[in-house]
Amino acid sequence: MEKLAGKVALVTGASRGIGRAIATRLGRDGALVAVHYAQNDAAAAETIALIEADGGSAFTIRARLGTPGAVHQLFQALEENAKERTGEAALDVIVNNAGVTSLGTPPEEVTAQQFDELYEVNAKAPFFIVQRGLRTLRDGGRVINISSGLTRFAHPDQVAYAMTKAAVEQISLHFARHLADRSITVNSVAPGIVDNGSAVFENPEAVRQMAQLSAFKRVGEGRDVADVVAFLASPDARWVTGAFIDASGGTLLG
Ligand code: NAP
Ligand code: P7Q
Repeated sequence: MEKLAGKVALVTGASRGIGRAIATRLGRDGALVAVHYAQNDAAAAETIALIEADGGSAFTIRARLGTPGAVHQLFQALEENAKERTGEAALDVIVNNAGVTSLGTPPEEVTAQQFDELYEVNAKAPFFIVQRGLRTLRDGGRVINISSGLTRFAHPDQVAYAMTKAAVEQISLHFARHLADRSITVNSVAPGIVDNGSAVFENPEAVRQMAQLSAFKRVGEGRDVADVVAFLASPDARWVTGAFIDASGGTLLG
């Protein structure tokens, strides 16, 4: 059954990796998907092709988060496209997935510029996306923030990144209270290591080591996270708000 038939979903950072897996899953569930990305036109087009191949509908939105006017630009494009395709400039699901990630930097070497870029994209942009999105989100809507298990797993080389994820989790707590009277739920999903197609996942020895961190002894796949997001986006999750969902394959079990 198409649980999201008639719904419109925005997935930020949906050209690649986890965002692409979320966008394709929500498309299969029947949502019209706004595939947002920063610069990789070809990858975004590939996400659209995957959704359409499954019988779904989607459109792209290009906006580099962390630059002036990006959130405004994103919502203008979103509302225009939604109106054209559905007759209404309305939105049902926001997935704050876009993020800056890296293999890590020793804490002694993190620069102010790196820190600012991480914070701008991973924490500040999701806040202003939710703030702006409130005008467009229908009652009964969903906000899903992609955090990281690193808010509960010490990894010094990822301290600045983990700080931005701790911040994004706060959106779920406070906006869950703020939006409950509109039956809008706001939750965080925290993956552990997920194969996002980047170079490190082509190195079998690195993958073998990363896999040991999960209780299931494998690295995550985008769909492992996308299936959790799809549940939170669905009507079945109406009674879950302000939650932190560990989607790390048991990495936090220790
Ligand atoms: P990824 O493969 O690096 O893809 C990042 C996506 O975000 C791309 O679509 C990229 O667009 C977009 N993006 C990056 N910077 C942007 C900006 N300034 N403005 C707009 N879009 C931007 O990422 P991922 O590994 O799938 O991670 C997705 C989310 O999951 C992130 O929030 C990350 O922190 C979180 N997460 C990842 C892992 C992991 O192991 N992979 C684990 C836990 C949590 P372009 O293609 O145009 O560059
Ligand atoms: O180490 C992680 C980790 C990582 C990486 O491996 C590098 C990558 C894929 O470029 C970005 C990244 C994002 C992450 O959120 C994590 C992560 O969540 C993680 C890592 C190592 C041990 C535990 C983790 O979460 C519980």
